[in-house]
Amino acid sequence: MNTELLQQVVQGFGIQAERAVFDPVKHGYINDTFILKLDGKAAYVIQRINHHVFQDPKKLQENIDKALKKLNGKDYLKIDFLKSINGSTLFQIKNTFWRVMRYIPDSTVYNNANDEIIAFEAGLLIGNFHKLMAGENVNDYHVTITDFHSLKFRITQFQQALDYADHLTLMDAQEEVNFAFSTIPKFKDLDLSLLPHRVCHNDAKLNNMLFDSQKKGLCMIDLDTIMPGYFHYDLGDAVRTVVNPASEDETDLSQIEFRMDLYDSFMNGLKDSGLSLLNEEIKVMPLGISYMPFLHGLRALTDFLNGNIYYKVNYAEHNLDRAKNLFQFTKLAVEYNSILTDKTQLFD
Ligand code: GN1
Ligand code: MG
Repeated sequence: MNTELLQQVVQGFGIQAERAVFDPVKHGYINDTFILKLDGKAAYVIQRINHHVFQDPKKLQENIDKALKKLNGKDYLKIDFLKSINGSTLFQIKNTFWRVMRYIPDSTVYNNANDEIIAFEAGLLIGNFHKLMAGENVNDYHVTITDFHSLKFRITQFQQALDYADHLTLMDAQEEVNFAFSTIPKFKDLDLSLLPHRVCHNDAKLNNMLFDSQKKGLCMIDLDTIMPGYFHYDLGDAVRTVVNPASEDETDLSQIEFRMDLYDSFMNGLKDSGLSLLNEEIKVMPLGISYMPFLHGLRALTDFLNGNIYYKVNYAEHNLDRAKNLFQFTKLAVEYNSILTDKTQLFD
């Protein structure tokens, strides 16, 4: 990324650019993120919004601004976005879209929990987030990516990608393609018709949660996909990342685990938040926990078949490796389905 552009952006937010040093943040498959340091100290987080993925950055930022009015409380830290010189939290320059968040000192993100305290706090954070959003009217929020977590839509994209892919690519992905076809029917009973829409985070994985240096959960970050959804979307993303000690990029599949101790801690945190869920939402929890990793695996596989046009990749088979990884976790979650079902009684 060219520094001159970054400097113009920060000036657009009224920050003196001469002293600024920009550190790219490497994780994230969509946007470009930088920590802006002043005198060696992290001061702001700057993000360029990928407007190929988020086609209407203005609506996205409107959702965030609206949600942030609610997302603060005793147990939930408020995030602060700067207003640009144009008075909006979104700043456009040469068809690029930017926003700047104040850096929260002594805060940290974890890529893997591996720790019961973090797992508990993650559950608490998801619960607190949803408690704070519970009074919101979902119709006041824009749908910024249509059908984002719709399996039906993701299957259609997958089938189109299969038609498009060449023979060699298909051979490479044969096992994962077969897994996808054999697993899709498992979700036919996921009945959405009785579930309430909630304003969801929609990317509620562990590394989108901020913690303080004492491992206390502070708030959710990366709010781009805040929009209507179902509770199990956020639950599924949180669980797949909290209970698994391996990252989504891990290629050694033997490292992938579904740790029940971490799951229990997470669920205890969720319960302690006092979030009230409908019986129907509780009922779909176990299936939701395999649904999300499957959906993400299918998306990664689709992108591999398409020649890596959506996610950022570090090497040609990166998306395929991510699909293998996410499908491996899906297998474990499916295997544990009945155990998880027994455990949902905790919520009754
Ligand atoms: C993308 O870039 P990041 O990590 O915030 C994706 C999520 C996936 C995630 C990893 C808009 O998010 O749905 O969970 O990669 N976001 C979008 O699989 O597609
Ligand atoms: Mg995201």
